[in-house]
Amino acid sequence: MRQSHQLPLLGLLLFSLIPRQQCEICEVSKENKAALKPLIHTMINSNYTKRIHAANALLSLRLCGSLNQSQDQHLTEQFILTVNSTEPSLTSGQLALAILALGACKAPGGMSINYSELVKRLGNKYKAEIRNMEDHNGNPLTNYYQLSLDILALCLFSGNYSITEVAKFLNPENKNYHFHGQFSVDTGAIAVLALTCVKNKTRGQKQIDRKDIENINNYTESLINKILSQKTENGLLGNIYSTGEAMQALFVSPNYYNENQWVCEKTRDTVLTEISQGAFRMPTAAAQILPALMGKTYLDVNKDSSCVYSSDSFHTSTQEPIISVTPAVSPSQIQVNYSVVIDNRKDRIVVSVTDGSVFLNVMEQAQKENPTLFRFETKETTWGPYIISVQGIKASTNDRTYWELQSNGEHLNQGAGSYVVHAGDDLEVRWSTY
Ligand code: CBY
Repeated sequence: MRQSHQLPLLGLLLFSLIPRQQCEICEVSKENKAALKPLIHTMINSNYTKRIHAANALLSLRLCGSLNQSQDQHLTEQFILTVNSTEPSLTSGQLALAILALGACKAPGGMSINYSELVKRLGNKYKAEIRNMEDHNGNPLTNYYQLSLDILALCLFSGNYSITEVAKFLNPENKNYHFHGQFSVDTGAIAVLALTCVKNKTRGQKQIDRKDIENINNYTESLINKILSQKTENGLLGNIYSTGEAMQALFVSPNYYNENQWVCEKTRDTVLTEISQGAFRMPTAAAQILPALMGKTYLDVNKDSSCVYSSDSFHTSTQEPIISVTPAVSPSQIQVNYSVVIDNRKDRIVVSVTDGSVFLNVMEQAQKENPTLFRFETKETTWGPYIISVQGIKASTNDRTYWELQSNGEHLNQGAGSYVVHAGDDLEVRWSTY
C-alpha cells in the first residue's frame, strides 16, 4: 500500500529530472500547424532537376511524418534507384543526406535497403575528403558542411570513423567554419549535430580517450556560442536560411547555454512570419526549416523506428505553388548595372530586363550583349544555379576561390536564380576567396 502511495511522488520526481531539452524545443502548436502546409506543399510538388536534389526534402518530410504511406513508398523507392545509379558521381554530403533520408524511419513492407553497402561507400568518400585536406592545405574536396553531414551519417548508421580524428577536424578554430571571414552558422550547426551524435555513441564504451570527450564537449560549447553570437534582433540565427539547422543544434545542446541566451519562441515566430511572406519557396529552404518547427532534429533519424504517416493528402502534382501570381499586364522593363570584378579590373554594362527578373537573367542578358566579357557557366545545385566560372575563370575548392554575388555593395544571401533585382541595382560578380 505504502509503495503505491509513493508512486505518484516518484513520478513527479522523475518528471522534474527530465533534461531541459524538453522545454527548449518550441515546436509549432497544433493550431499553427496549418502555417507549415506551404512548406510541405513546396517540397512535394517541386520539380527537382536531379532527383538526388530531393534528398533534403525527403529527409525532412519523412522525419516530420508529413507524407502518407503511399507517397512515402513511391518517393523512397524512386529515390533508392537514383542513389544506386548515380552514386559514383555524388559528393560525400549528397550521399550522406541520401542515407539519412532513406534511413529516416522504417517503412512497413518497404524495399529492403543495403545500408552497410551505402555506409561503406560513404566511408570512402569521407576518407577522400580527408586525403584532400592533407594534400591541399587543409581544404576538403567539398566543405565542412558536407564533412559534418558525413560524420553525422557515419555515426547514426554505425560506419567507421576515428573519434580522435573527428575531434581534431571539428575544432571550431578550423578555417573551414568561415567563409570570407564570417562564421558559417549552417556549417557550425551541422558540426554540433555530428559532435553530439559522436559523443552520445561513446556512452557506455570503455576504451574511449577522456581527452577526446573533453575536446568534443569544449568544441560543442564553443560552436554553440558562435551560433548564438550570430543571433539577430528578431531572433534569427545567422540568416533566415541557416536558422532551421541552427535551431536543431540548439535543441540538442541544452546544457551549453542558458535561458536568457536564446528565446526559442521569438525565433520560431519570426520564421512563421517569413513563411507567410514566401521566404521558403525553394524546396531546400523549406526542407531545412521544417524539422525544427516540428520539434525534430537530424538526430531523430532512426532506420529501425516505424515511420509516422500523415492523413492529410498533399497531392503529388505538377500544380504550381499557390503563392505564384501571374500578372495581368505584361511586365515593364527595368535597367540595372552589372559588373564583373577581378581584382582592380571592373567590366561594366547597363542591361535592360523585365521587372521581376533574377540575378541570373541579368547575367544572361549581359552575356548575350557581350559574350567575351560576360560569358559564364553554372552548375545546378539544390539551391538553384551556382556560378562556377565567369570569363572562363573557374571557382576552386582547393584554392578557396569563388564568384561572389553582390548587390549595391552588399554580399547577397540568395543565389543567382532566386535574388530578384530592382531598377537601378548595382549588381556585381566578384572574383573572391573565402
Ligand atoms: N550543401 C553544401 O555543400 C553547401 C553548404 C553551404 C554552407 C550552404 C550555403 C549552407 C546550407 N544550408 O546548405 C554553402 N553555402 C557553401 C559551402 C558555400 C561554398 C561552396 C563551395 C564549397 N566549398 O563547397 C561557397 C563558395 C563559400 C558558397 N557557399 C558560395 C555562395 C554564393 C554562391 C555564388 C555563386 N557563385 O553562385 C552565395 C550566393 C553567396 C554570395 N553572395 O556570393 C551563397 N553561397 C549563398 C547565398 C548561400 C545560401 C543560399 C540561400 C538561398 N536562399 O539561396 C546558403 C544556404 C548556402 C547554400 N549558400 Co553558399 C547559406 C545561407 O545563406 N544560410 C550540401 C549539399 C549536399 O547540398
